[in-house]
Amino acid sequence: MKPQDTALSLDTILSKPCRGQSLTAGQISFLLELSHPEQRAKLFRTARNLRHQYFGNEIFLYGFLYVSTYCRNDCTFCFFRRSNSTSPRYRKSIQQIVSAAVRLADAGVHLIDLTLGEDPALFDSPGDKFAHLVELVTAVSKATESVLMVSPGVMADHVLAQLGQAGTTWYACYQETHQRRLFDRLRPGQNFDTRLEAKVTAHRLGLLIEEGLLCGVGETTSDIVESMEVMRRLDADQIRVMNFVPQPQTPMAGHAPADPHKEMLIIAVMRLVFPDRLIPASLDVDGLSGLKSRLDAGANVVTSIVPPGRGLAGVARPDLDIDNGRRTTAAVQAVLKDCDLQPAGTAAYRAWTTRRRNMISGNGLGRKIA
Ligand code: SAM
Ligand code: MD0
Ligand code: SF4
Repeated sequence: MKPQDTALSLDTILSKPCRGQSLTAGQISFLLELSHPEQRAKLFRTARNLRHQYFGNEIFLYGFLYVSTYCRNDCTFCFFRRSNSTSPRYRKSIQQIVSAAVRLADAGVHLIDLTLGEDPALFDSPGDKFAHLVELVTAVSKATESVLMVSPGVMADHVLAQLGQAGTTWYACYQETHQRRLFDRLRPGQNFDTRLEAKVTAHRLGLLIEEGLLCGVGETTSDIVESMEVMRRLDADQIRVMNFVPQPQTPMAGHAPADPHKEMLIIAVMRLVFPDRLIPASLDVDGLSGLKSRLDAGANVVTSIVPPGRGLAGVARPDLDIDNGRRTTAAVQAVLKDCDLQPAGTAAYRAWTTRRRNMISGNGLGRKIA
């Protein structure tokens, strides 16, 4: 295509989501490959306009508590994989997590995410393995007004049901990729279908679900296009992408870091494909200094807000910006202001989640997802 034709077709493609029309696989692929700074700027502007159309200038804030860094799995990209004897391990008590959660809620976060490795103390223990996790969710739910998310890895159906009854609204479990061969390289020994099915089940049980991609781990543009299609079939409520950050002492330590622009491009395309969904800008990849570019790409949730001074870790950047207070709501608000955005009210977030929960009831039954 001549530059002029490209510009023309770009405008036509970008105008489709604003008119409520969906993009074809070829158009999504075209957008993901944009390389001209001016064309990318147009894409980002469209993503921001769509965010405004659906969410005004309000952004949701999502606090992150890494409850246990023990894990029985050996994901090749993860610092906390079982085989990494150099990664710091801790397991916080229910009281420590409740206290950190109250602190986050007081600081104005809308959602608290309780994340765990597949801690052998839960997964490999005899008896009622997940009673402790259910107790934790119950305790945090009683102590704060915040909406709750759990990210504990793959859970059996009855445990998901119990977690829902205990007070969690969200279940997060990222597939990273929807290519089975790549999945097997990233998550060796884990089952692709079981991981995906857990999200279908969670939705069927009335929980909201977050699906996520890792970027820069060997995926192709057409893999990303296919992931978008799977996310559409899953009808995921929150969708994310994070650039891969190579971790020391892991099999992927020497892997080239992801193209820093790629995450922003994918965020923007996600906004065009899923204009009414929640799309995070994580502080866990580039810290506070990377927040503006993610918001400029159309994200509408700031994730990985972590209270300082409590020995809590991040995931992709285990300690970046935590103890210097740059992952707090106060630090985030300054950036929001710079972008002419503001934190939403608590009621607005609750209303959004209630509306979505009403919309999903009955979804996911008997559908083939991938
Ligand atoms: N153990 C649970 C699981 O794996 O579902 C919950 C942990 S969740 C916080 C871990 C997520 O962080 C992964 O699914 C991945 O998307 C992201 N992550 C982990 N290591 C990363 C890295 N090195 N770079 C970027 N993202 C990473
Ligand atoms: C984040 N570090 O929000 C967290 C994490 C897990 N559910 C989320 C990857 O970026
Ligand atoms: Fe464990 Fe999750 Fe890390 Fe995989 S990504 S090693 S399951 S903590």
